Amino acid sequence: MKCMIIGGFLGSGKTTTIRKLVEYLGAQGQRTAIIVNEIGEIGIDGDTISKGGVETREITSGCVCCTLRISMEYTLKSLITSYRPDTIIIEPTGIAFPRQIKSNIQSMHIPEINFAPIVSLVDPGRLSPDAGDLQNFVRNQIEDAEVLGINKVDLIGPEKLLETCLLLRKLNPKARIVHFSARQGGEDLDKLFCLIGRDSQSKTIHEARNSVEMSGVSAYSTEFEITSHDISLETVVSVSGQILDGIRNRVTQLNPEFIGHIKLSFAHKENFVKGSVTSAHDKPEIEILKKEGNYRSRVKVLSAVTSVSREELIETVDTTVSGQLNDRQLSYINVGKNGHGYSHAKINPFKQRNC
Ligand SMILES: Nc1nc2c(ncn2[C@@H]2O[C@H](COP(=O)(O)OP(=O)(O)O)[C@@H](O)[C@H]2O)c(=O)[nH]1
Ligand SMILES: [Mg+2]
Repeated sequence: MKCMIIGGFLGSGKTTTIRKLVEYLGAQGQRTAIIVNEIGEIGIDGDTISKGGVETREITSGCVCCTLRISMEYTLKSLITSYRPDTIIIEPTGIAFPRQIKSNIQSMHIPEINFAPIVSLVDPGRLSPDAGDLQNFVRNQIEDAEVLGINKVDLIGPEKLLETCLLLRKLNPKARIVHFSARQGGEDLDKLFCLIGRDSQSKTIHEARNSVEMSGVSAYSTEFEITSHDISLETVVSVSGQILDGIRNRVTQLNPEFIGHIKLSFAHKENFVKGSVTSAHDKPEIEILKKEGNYRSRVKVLSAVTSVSREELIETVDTTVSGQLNDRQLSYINVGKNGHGYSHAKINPFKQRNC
């Protein structure tokens, strides 16, 4: 059984790439399972990453490379026993060290597993051209990789691509470097899939770095159940865009240079409206995914950003979501992590966490 670790900074395109990879493996008749790790308390990508025939598990509230090793071991072993996949794809949090995840899994002594080369994705538009400016953990993610994937090339010109290649080569002289647009797919992305079909050649070093402490990223996620009936899909799409816009604007006031990932998933009847913002300059990207079933209306928001305190982030997310829902006269319950209701626009009572 092959284990693929697809790492990379918050918002670099891991989920988008994995969605395409799952289709690619499915076309080859492979049984695929995915483990998605989110640093917030509520997972978002697990809802939308899987299509029929793929088993997805979410691990939340921390990072599997350091604080949640035991959850990872349990999830991996139960997935192997219950589903017997040919391939397990791991999407770590955007602050994780992929090599540390590999080393943790190796120490679990699961005989069936062999590893694909470790992948780290990079979003060139948000990577400083000066190696000295890179945060330690971004540099570590680049150094950890056996394959470096420069994603979102549809957004950059040839000069920026060259500059990014040179920077990556300087930081990691050995890795294979490929470039593609995960969104557009095509031959360039297939090259990545071809490379990760091979076996990993790297030796792992056993070390204990704490990604949560090193990243300086604050994270918060929350969930609201919408109790109003008869909401149109149009309203869901527009309120989703406004929530993301509102959070981005307020986070930008707190830290104009923030990078990170603010994500939203709005389940509504048979649709999942999914939205995402990765920097102060980004416009919210909204897509509508159809899923089988008839879902109760729920909106989940996950935010993970640099250099903003967690208290400020909680306040920002909770008041923006409730403010937008109030403006639309939609009634709701803030159900938070465990599905326990508490009254509108209160600060989430969960304990402060590091990440
Ligand atoms: N233009 C463009 N946007 C992309 C591409 N890949 C991902 N994105 C967008 O970047 C944002 C973050 O992507 P996602 O896959 O959720 O990142 P993750 O946090 O690494 O899992 C989303 O809005 C995606 O639609 C790409 O190749 N081109
Ligand atoms: Mg993701």
